[in-house]
Amino acid sequence: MSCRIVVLISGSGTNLQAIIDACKSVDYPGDVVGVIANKADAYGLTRAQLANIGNEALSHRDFESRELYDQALVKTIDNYQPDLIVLAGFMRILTPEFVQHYQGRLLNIHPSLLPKYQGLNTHQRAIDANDTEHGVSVHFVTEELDGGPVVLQAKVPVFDDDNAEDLAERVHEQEHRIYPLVVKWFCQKRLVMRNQQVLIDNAVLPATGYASED
Ligand code: NHR
Ligand code: GAR
Repeated sequence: MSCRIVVLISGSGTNLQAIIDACKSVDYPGDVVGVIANKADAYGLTRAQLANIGNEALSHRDFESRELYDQALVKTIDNYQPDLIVLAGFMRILTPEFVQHYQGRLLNIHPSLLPKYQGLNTHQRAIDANDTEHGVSVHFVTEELDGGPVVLQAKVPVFDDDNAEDLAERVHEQEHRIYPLVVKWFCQKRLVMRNQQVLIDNAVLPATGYASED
């Protein structure tokens, strides 16, 4: 049985596209069955339409509170009977109730080498700090914002004349490599979150994820 994946987005959806493309390969163990955006004009919804994937916009602006929005989001997502929920550039903080409902089945890609630069504007913050390396992390989502256990990271160099857009572009290339890979591991049931740790093939990963140097 193929793993049913629902992807949440807010914008252009290039990571969504990378996962859709990976799913096209015959031996990939998952299928994107639904795409939900919190913004009606998110280009990722068009990507879903072009791939014949169910999609809908659910705007947080139509709800009086985060709790009510997340309750509606859970209902919308659960219509697709997903095995895995993937945040791919989804820009709304999720309530503890939402996170608990999908505990262990919720992944995010965050554009920094966590635990560095949790939150927003990560590329500019890496430049401002004169970092020589930067990168991206895929992690399980827990109630702690950008604090869930890391599965996999990829590093990129920061060059002296980089602006935030240059750096974002370099990071994006790595995002499109590692997110489909982690989703594949999850679908193969090789990846499990237990007691705030990640296990792959029953072995506990270090805090910075698979194949880290330290
Ligand atoms: N929710 C929980 N509970 N835990 C996490 O780890 C989450 C999460 C929701 C989203 C993605 C995250 C990122 O990768 C993510 C991880 C949005 C914000 C934010 O401040 C912060 C982190 C992330 C996503 N959002 C503002 C808000 O008020 C809105 C900003 C906007 O609309 O532009 O929700 O970085
Ligand atoms: C990605 O770079 C992702 O890491 C980042 O948003 C971009 C979405 O791009 N996520 C966050 O900043 C979460 N707060 P995409 O829509 O082209 O996949």
